[in-house]
Amino acid sequence: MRGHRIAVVAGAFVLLASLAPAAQASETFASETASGAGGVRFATYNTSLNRAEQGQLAAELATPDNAQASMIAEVLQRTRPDVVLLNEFDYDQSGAALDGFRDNYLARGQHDAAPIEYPYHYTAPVNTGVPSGHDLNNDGVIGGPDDAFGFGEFPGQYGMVVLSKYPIDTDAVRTFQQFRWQDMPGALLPDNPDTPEPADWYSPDALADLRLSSKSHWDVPIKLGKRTVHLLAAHPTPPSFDGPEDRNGKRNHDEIRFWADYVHPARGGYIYDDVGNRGGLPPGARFVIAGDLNADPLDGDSVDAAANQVLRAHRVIDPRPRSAGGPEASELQGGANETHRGDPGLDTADFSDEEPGNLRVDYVLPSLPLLPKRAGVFWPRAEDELARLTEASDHRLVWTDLLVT
Ligand SMILES: [Ca+2]
Ligand SMILES: [Ca+2]
Ligand SMILES: [Ca+2]
Repeated sequence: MRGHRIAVVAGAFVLLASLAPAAQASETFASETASGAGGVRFATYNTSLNRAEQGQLAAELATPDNAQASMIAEVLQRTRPDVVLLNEFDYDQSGAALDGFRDNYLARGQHDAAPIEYPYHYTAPVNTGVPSGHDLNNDGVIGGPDDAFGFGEFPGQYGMVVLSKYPIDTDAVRTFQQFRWQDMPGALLPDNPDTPEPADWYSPDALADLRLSSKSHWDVPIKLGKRTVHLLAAHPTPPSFDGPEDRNGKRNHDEIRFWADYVHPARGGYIYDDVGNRGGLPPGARFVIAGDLNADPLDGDSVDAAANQVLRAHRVIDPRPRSAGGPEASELQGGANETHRGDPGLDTADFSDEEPGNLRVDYVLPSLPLLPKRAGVFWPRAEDELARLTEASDHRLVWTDLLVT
């Protein structure tokens, strides 16, 4: 145990030392003394803080005793993002779960890591668990998690939260929770293979209600001094858990396409938000696409390399965040990983090694003229004492330091 303790200190020291310049830089930027001299760390992290029942997460986070939440908080304290999107954090209208996470976990140093404070946050309702009133999975029965607007046992399961050290222009947030899938031109509406009619998996009545976003799509403007950066947050459905009609694969593709259209000066005209304002992002606006997109550009179950829609979207830069732990895990775990075409250094999720294997599915993609300085995936090698933190979630935190010019 003594040796283990030494390893704790050494691992923490190496990591903190490597992160110190970025932390200083963001302080510099915060004081607005040298715009462009530093960097702002944007991150995304699928925290797997989803629970089986409504209220359960809030109850667990009401005390500082939850081991998983401690690890998630420690990952944030070690990597110290300035702006971070959390996926799979159950939403509740009271905000009790988020309050508990901030007060009982982030505000307390975990394993000697420094506490971290986020004065600003944004969260909102999502489509998971919201009854659609339609038989979306065509099993002859209406109800249950598969017939909700997004897969979920209760409204808010697998929700999202944005935490920020910088002010959020809350009045200018746009949400696209209710945008209907069929209102996307050329939508990949799934087909029932047992009927001759095309694209008829969903009934016309269902399509009249069916929302594109399985959770929600949010445009959250972050105020960085005189600049505004639009954090584009989403969590498209996994392209699996369906049949030959591939309804989830097609939805995943179009949920990702939504952002590619939104940031394109000529393709966002069809988009409307939840208060009825039309159009995409103003041309030239700075943005960062963030989230677990449930799509790897080369491996896994995606439709038509769905991830490439954002990787190659208008003005997007791919900083290709890497880890040392990803290649090691791929090698050690084998299975599907052995036949992957993608570079395991870019992997962000440790999925089942039978199928689909470990994948790159979590993204932080900035736009020109933002300048990525450094990027990484928090996936320590097995020998690193901090490797214990990978037990908290099947996903890894992904970060990018940006010069906001
Ligand atoms: Ca059903
Ligand atoms: Ca058909
Ligand atoms: Ca795995």
